[in-house]
Amino acid sequence: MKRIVVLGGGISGYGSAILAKKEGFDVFLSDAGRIADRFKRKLEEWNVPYEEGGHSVERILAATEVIKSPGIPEKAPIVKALRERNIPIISEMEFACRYMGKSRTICITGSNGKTTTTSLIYKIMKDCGANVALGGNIGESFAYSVATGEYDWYVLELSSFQLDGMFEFKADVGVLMNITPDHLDRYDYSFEKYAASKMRITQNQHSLNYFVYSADDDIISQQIALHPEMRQRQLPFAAKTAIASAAGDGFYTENEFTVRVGNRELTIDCTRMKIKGLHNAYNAMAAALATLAAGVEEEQVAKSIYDFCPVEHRLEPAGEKDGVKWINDSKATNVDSVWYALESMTRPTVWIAGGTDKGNDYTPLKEFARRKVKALICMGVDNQKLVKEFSDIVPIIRDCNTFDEAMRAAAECAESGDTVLLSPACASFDLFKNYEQRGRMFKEWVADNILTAK
Ligand code: UMA
Ligand code: ADP
Repeated sequence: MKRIVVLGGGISGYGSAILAKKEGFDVFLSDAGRIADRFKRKLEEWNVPYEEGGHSVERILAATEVIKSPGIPEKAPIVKALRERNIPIISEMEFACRYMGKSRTICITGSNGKTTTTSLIYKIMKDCGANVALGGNIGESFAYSVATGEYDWYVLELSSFQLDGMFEFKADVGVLMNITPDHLDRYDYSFEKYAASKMRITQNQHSLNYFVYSADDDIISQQIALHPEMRQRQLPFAAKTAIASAAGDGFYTENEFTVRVGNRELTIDCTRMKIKGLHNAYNAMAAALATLAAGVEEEQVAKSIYDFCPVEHRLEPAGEKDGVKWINDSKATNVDSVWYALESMTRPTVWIAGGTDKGNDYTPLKEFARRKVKALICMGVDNQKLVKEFSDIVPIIRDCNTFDEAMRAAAECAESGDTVLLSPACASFDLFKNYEQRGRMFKEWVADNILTAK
């Protein structure tokens, strides 16, 4: 019998292990750290043997195939040992797609905008009554949904780490939002390798499948040029570089966009959308193209787009008092996402940034910072780089080492008519557990100290 080893006992791992068990394999799950109690209970319920606190190398090397959780890097010793022995390593997505029968997939990747676009696509599909599940780099695991339910559609957010372990998988509708530098530490600091990983969203697609992509993104255009063999129906969307495609396309101009798939067309007035900024127009265009391609009626697509609210921690309004707006964009953990946040600011901005710097180049932000940012509040253990980069650009810079100090500084700098924007451009691991905790603390602080303050 095929011996499956699952590496990692988080969301991805436990779902994969349960699916492997359901499909009748000899399965073993191994986690180098601690497994959460709720996952342990599930594993026990399904009689999946597991270990935590270390990897039993010999048992793992006896595997026929290994399903690796996306957070485990190639440089982990256990992965190196598996590679040396040529034991196949796949991702949860690759494994689960073998057992999803005739279900179809809409898969979304990109450096930024994945969660927003995925959530919007899921909402459109759900609102129109489709039998649809959400998974991948968001919510419940895809493998667990395949093991425990039957769906006609899966809407899957895919990270580059997940795409790296996908080989036979084929997206019925693939969506590529953009490619900008992120996670380079996992790609030998090679942007080319990271970009190639993102392009795997198109692999195995044939002439009946769809590829929705940003025609404004030069890196995507370069990557497409490297793949002349691509035969799927292409649905480009753009605000700058209009590319007409026989299958359909989308174009944004002056606060509205029109998308077309085949002979079905739809125009959206972006001022009526609850999600703001050019980036969200891109996200909505991509979602509209993907769902029209999936067969959803035009009016239904429009209605769901107008109804859709910002996802938590993505330019999420956190309240307004005395003319000052507070916005939580804690998920902005790289320079490109902050670029779009600053782009969408229409008022003088007190910008809270900083955290664990991932080798950021802040140059692209300087123009907006000069025009829109009245104060930069640096919030991190080490703020030197931010202070140095913006000291000639932003009139007020406050160097704060704790969350509370930073919030108080922001409140001091903000006056009626201003916006306080938390959009860090950095990971959160210096002062917080993760970006969610950072965002929640921001909202709580605003609620306690601003909104309800006398
Ligand atoms: N572990 C080992 N051996 C190692 C290293 C880690 O066993 O050498 C163990 C850890 O102890 C831990 C487990 O592996 O218990 C965690 O695995 P994981 O980091 O892959 O986390 P999961 O909980 O399984 O969640 C993963 C994704 N996480 C990452 O890619 C880091 C989730 O994306 C995804 O939703 C989930 O699978 C389901 O597919 C989160 C994420 O942060 C949202 N993604 C990154 C991002 O969006 O930037 C890519
Ligand atoms: P991801 O899942 O790819 O991280 P999110 O939708 O969670 O994407 O958004 C992450 C950050 O990027 C947020 O700060 C958000 O405001 C910003 N963002 C959202 N869509 C885009 C886009 N299309 N281009 C650039 N930045 C974006």
